[in-house]
This record gives sequence, C-alpha cells and structure tokens, in this order.
Amino acid sequence: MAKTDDYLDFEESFFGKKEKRESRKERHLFRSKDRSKFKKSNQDQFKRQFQKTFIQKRNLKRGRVLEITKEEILVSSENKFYSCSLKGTLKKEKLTQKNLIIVGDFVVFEEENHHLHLISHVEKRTSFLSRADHFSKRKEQLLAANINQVIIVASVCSPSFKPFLIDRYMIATKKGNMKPIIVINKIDLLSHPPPELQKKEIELEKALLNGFLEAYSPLKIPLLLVSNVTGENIHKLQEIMQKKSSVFSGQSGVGKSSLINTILKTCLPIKKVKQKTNKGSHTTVAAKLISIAGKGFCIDTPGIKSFGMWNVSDQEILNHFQDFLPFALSCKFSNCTHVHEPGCNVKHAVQEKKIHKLRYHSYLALISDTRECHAPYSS
Ligand SMILES: Nc1nc2c(ncn2[C@@H]2O[C@H](COP(=O)(O)OP(=O)(O)OP(=O)(O)O)[C@@H](O)[C@H]2O)c(=O)[nH]1
Ligand SMILES: [Mg+2]
Ligand SMILES: [Zn+2]
Repeated sequence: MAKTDDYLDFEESFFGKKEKRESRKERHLFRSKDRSKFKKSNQDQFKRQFQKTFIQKRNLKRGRVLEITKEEILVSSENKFYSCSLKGTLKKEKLTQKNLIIVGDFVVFEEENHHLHLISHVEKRTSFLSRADHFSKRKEQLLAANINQVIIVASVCSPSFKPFLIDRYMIATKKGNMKPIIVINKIDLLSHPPPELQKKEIELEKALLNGFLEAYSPLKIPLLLVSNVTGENIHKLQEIMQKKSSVFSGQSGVGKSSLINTILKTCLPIKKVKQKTNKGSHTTVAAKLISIAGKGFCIDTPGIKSFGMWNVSDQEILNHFQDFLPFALSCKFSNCTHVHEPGCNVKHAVQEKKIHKLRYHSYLALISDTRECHAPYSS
C-alpha cells in the first residue's frame, strides 16, 4: 500500500466507504489550518498529526494488543488495560485472513460503555509472522505483529530435533520483515539423558544436530545452543532480546514459555512433554505480549502442530537458499529448478559435498510443498 493510502485507510475505518466525502472534508479542513507545516512532500508527518488530532477530537484511544482470548482482546494504552472487542464493520473485512487482529497490533478503540471498548481501526503492520491456516490452507493465519525478530525455538530429544521446520520459519520471518534467531534448547539432554531415552536415540539426535550445525553455521544466522536446566547460553539469549521485540515460536514442548520465565522472571504455565508420544501438551493456548522492563517486548505463542508457508513462490524459496547460487549459475538450463533437470550443477555440488545434503533435502521438501498447495510440515 502506498504511504499516502495509510490515512485514507484510517479514515475509512471510521467513516466507511460511503461517507468518503465527509472524511475528505475533514482532512482538507485540517490541512488548510496549517499549510506551512504539512507540505505535500511530508505525508508521513501529516498522517501522524491528522491521526493524533482525530483520536483526541473523538475521544478515542490508541493502544497495543497484549492478548486475544475467546472472551476479549486485551489492549494496553498509557499503562492501563482495556478489555475490547472488534467493531462490526471491521469483522466484515475478513477475506483471506483467518484473523483480522493479532497480538502486537497497534489499534484505535472507542468506549461503548464503561466495560466495553470497541476496536475500530488496526494500524498498518511494520512486520508480521504468519502461516497457512492449519485447517483451511486457503487462509492466512497471523501469529504476531510489529516485532523485530523471531526466536525460532527447537529442542533435542524431547521433542526430537526437526531441522526441516527451521527453514520454513526462516522464510516466513524474512517475508514478514523480521530477523530470524535460531535457538536449540534442552542441550543438557545430550549429556545427561533421562533413563527413558535409549542410547541409540541419543546418538541419532547428536548426529542430526551435528549435521545441522555443519550445514547451517556457515550461513551466518544467529544460532544458539541453550539449556534452560543448566543455564547454558541463556545470558546470550537475554542479550539478543534486550531493547527488541521478539516473538518465540516453535513446536509445542520445546520450552518457549520455560525460557521466557527464566529470562523475564514471569510465571507462564509450562507442562511436561508426553512420554508416550514425545510431543508437547499444547500448554500455552493464546499468544501473549510481555514487556521487558521498559526495554522491549517479547511474545510467547502456542506451540504449533504444523507450519505451512503462506503465499510463498518457488523463487522466494530459491532466494532463501543463497548458498546454491554460485553453483546454480552453471546449470545447463537457466531456469533450472534443481529438482529433476539434467545437467543440474546444484545436484552435482550436493554429490561433491559442496552443498550440504541437509540443505538440499530441505529445499526439495519446501518445493514439493508449494506444489501441494502449501501443505504443512507436520510433527
Ligand atoms: N531437560 C530440559 N527440559 C526443559 C528445558 N526447557 C524446558 N524444559 C521442559 O520442557 C517441558 C515443556 O516446556 P514448555 O515451556 O511448557 O514448552 P512450550 O514450548 O512453551 O510448550 P507449548 O506451550 O505447549 O507450546 C517442561 O516440562 C519444561 O520443564 C531444558 O532446557 N532442558
Ligand atoms: Mg508454552
Ligand atoms: Zn540446477
């Protein structure tokens, strides 16, 4: 959306499409009051000032969504909390998105009565994390908004390490305009395994992790091996989170809430991984925004069953695999997809161990998913 459309969008939330003329009148009046300040070249400043005046004049409030439950949307504004719901006109706009509003959104709301507040406008997001909805693959499900970085949490042994899930997260992270940070938790289990884990399983996990480190360390993506039990590298994660907004995302049971509890001294509920299935218990049920003592934010999210990428093209997947590029230049066909074509130099580089096989297998899995209409990778 063009920058100048931002405030038109804002006005439309309040006036509706039919009353555009009224909103235009109001905007012109506002501009004419101080021509010197708002030159055409300074649309951003104009938009902010117009919005501020509009909010004050109508007794509206601006705040940030902290939590969304079945009962309410909890919004914080100037250190106070408000229980809100969505205004009817907004709900009608549901098109391809499963949810119109998400934790981290900046919203404008109005008081309907003492207990009820109605959200009439959701501000344009600077960044967002989304995936294809688990049930209806044709809908986009937003997970969090207006954040700097995604802490992609995985674990070893319990639940077992799933390297392929990480590329999916990284693609969604970059598409949503954020930075990925990979955190592999429960590293203590490799040196001090519980009795229920067999030696063979531990060896397999170690080999998988070593392969992953070999393949992904050269990519220069921040990557931490941590343990919430021994405290290994927790201070490094804490440093990364300072003065930033981060969203913790990953499978159920990998220890997202546990890590947040340790770092931010919160009391988020946590639950054991089910021994029978080696899967998490889906303990966190709703995303929650927590402030870091005035120096940033952190969002805890429910563990996901699957992460289907939303609206990602083959080219976007290929762009993610920058390490293929030097080899792809020498493929026989310039439009080689590196899947089935003869004379593919990428495949040759995999055989020669110049591209790590884990990277190539991850690429193949992602490409095959886009062919199957964004089918997700299930745990
Ligand atoms: N051994 C070990 N266990 C851990 C570690 N971190 C967390 N756990 C345990 O893992 C289990 C699951 O932790 P949670 O924090 O509830 O996991 P979660 O990712 O928030 O799970 P959902 O809310 O279901 O998405 C708990 O029993 C924790 O005590 C760790 O570093 N090492
Ligand atoms: Mg949790
Ligand atoms: Zn090729």
